[in-house]
Amino acid sequence: MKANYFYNLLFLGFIVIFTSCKEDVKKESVNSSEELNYQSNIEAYFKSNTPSKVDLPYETEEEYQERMQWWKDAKYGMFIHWGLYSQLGGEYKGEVTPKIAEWIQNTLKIPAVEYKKLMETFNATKFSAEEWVSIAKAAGMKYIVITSKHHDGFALFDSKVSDYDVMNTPFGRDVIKELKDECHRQGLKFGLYYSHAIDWDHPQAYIGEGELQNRMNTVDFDPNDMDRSKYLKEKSFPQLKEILTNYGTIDILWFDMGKGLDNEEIREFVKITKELQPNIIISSRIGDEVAPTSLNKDMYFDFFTPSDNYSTGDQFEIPFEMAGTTNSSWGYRKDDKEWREPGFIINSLIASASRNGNYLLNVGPMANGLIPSEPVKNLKIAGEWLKKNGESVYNTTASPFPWNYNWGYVTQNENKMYLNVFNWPKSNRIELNGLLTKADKITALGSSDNLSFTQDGRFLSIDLSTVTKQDFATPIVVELKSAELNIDKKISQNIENDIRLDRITSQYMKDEKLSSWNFTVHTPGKFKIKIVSNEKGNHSKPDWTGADQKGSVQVAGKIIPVSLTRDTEIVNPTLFFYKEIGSNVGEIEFTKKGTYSLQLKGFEIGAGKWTKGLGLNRIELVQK
Ligand code: FHN
Repeated sequence: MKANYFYNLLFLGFIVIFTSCKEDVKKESVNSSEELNYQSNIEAYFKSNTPSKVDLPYETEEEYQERMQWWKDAKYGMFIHWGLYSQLGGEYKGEVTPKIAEWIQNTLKIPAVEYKKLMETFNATKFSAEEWVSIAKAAGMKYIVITSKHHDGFALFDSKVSDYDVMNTPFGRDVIKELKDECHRQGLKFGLYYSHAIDWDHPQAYIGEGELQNRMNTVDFDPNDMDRSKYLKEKSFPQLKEILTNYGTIDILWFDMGKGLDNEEIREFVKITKELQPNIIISSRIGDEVAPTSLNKDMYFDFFTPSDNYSTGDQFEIPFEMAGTTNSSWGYRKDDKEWREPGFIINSLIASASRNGNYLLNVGPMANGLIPSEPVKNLKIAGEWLKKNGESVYNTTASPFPWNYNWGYVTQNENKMYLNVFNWPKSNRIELNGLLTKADKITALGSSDNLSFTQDGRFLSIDLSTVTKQDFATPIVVELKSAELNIDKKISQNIENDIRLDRITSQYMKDEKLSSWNFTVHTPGKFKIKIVSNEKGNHSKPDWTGADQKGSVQVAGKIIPVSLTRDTEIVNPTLFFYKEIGSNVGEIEFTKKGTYSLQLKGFEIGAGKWTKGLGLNRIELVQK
């Protein structure tokens, strides 16, 4: 990036998208006034050119895009949570933590003096940076982000700021240095997770009141005696300088759980980070981001991090990254063998890419330095699929369609559209609905055999009967006559005569609790109506939030009362821990062709994992 340019403080989505850092919450906003606000704010912001109050460099949108390009093209990274807690594997003195394993000191209220004894035994005799990086590379991952310091305050690097670090253990090796050098040797980018606000080893690491108390070490320290500015000055800021000075180029800074920091403190983190590493990419969890109003316009980040392990399916203009686990804990848990299968991994990756996002998939190495063999196996299998089909993922951009398809996800790259088929249709035909740009030729990725297809107005129907179905997903390549896409974004009955009304295509009026859609019917008939909604909340006890609401569906002059029932449930491949619940709510007849509207009334909708309201996914009208 040109040195004389100022780096612009990039606030993206603060108007509409926010995250509570317990994990994350994304405020519902689909084609609502807030969304319009969000868009106009993005444009306005980039044009504002007003450097922030803090003397920080300004960056134009072009420079931002240029700096982000490698990250957006990469799509897929490895997250690594490793530290003293890895020795416990989720259990301490016979007690198993009910939560994620790296929080064990906090969850089981282990006194610091006890917990720090783990330093005496941390000796990862089997650690090999080369092996870790090779596993990531074989998986098809393009970058690695590792916990340089997690909430317990223990550093995996040689720190002169605190002796609570890996150099003072029997292992005594600078893991960050070894891993960084190996990443760049094998051609992977390298990022550091740094818990910049939470630190259970520092007596002054104050986060805030109320539920924020549980993020502090209240076993050894009294929040009333804490002084965050002291903690930041004594540890967080100087350690950040260490990791950004001592290891050459660092490509990503993955701040986490920044709730409670004020904007001046956040800007100081930016200042330190950007002055030492001008091209670094910064995560959104540096800040509070609990609610738009609590962020002033100088907030910034380079990519948005929504909820852990939870894809709402929303598309963002700004790049985002879904962070996920390979079982249900970030740090190693010896009792959790529920590993994410290769199909889930590929589905989550492509679902993210299809909506302009990356996928950061975590491994939690054991104390000896080995990554458990099961996730390694699954990552490798998924990597083999990517080796063959990576063209439909890497360097692609998001789907141009505002809706989703039953058969899978769309990605694109200039005049090529990749239809990643996960759910093979019984009819052996799939459709693109709304594409007006003419298709030139259609093949299965890796094959030169042209597939037969018909394109009639907005309906492109592709015959898959000659395609050899792959494991997990089969990408179909639609080469278009032009890269200038012409899409009819009106919702229409599809080729199989069904109608799919996605939440992400609804007009949502929050105050009126009204979600509405307009759509066209080309083949009248009788339809069964099903509402599909997602469970959400904690991994351990997913909740069908908002399902107790009562309301109605109004369509074609008929009012159908709605109270949701669990008639069908399937595990949503991008919601590892959660199910999609189908509720049959009635029937409707469309007697003639034409445009209709459907209103779902009485339901507060909240897509985010921690938001109130029903996690509406879609409404299906299936022809009888
Ligand atoms: O509290 C952390 C947690 O331990 C883990 O590091 C995840 C990774 O996204 N971040 C926070 C919870 O969202």
